[in-house]
Amino acid sequence: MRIDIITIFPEYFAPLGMSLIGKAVQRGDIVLGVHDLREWAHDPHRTVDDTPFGGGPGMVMSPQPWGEALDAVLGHGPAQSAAGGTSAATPTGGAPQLIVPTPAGAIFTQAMAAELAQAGHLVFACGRYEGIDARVVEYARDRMPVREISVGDYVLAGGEPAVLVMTEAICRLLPGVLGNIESAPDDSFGAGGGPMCGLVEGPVYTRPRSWRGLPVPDVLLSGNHAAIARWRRDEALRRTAMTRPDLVARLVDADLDARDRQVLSDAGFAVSGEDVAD
Ligand code: JCK
Repeated sequence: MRIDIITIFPEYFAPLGMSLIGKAVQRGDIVLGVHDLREWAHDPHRTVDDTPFGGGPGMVMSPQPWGEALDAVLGHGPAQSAAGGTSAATPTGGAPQLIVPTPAGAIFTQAMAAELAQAGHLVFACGRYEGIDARVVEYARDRMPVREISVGDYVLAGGEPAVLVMTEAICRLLPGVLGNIESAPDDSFGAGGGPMCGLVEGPVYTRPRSWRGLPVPDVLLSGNHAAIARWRRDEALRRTAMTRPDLVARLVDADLDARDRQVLSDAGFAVSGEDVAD
């Protein structure tokens, strides 16, 4: 996959050189380009913002540098990528998609991350100030798929942290990027339909068996794999009931067994279907 990021704060993306994504970049599985928008601002002060038409607070990013930046980055093409172009193993081509983080966007989900992980080329446009002149997205929409995405219902100062969040969620789904490939299907929200599908994860433990007087639950040391799986599902159901009632409401009735219903009922949830014995 090829990923291009356009920003006025290229240093913000130093973390992408580390850890899971950094290693994938070193291997050439990900071709990463971080571009300073000011390269395409031609006045002596390299201005990228201007006052909003119609009035109002703050500043708006001008369309001119954005138009030139997108032209340049889209012109890169796979032939100029550091990996030396497309191959079956490390596709860096394909039609580019533009991702624009904005508090007004559709909420980013695991399903979106999985879709975007299929793309050959993602271009992220990081706004600052009050956002980017709307004509940039209008113009781009006639030329490529464009998604305006929000990472959550809170207000950030710019798109950069949202792009770190999205690139991490997307890149860990790329083949070979995740260290432990087994972890992916068990993900909460995982569209893969694993055993914990639609639930948040329960608690995890490692050695020592007792730490500061706190023991690891006996069942995890029992070697009884069926009992362990059941306990983990109970814990996931309890935690989901406590912290994510919205997820409980979306659980599919047919996916719940009698024990699941009992656990949810004990956690104070009215469960549809047959009555649960006290
Ligand atoms: C991109 C600039 C800052 C601040 C106007 C917004 C009422 C507009 C984001 N989940 C997310 N939260 N925030 C962002 C995000 C913020 C950005 C940019 C993404 C570019 N800003 C900004 C205030 C406003 N108010 C609510 C009016 C932009 C994502 N993804």
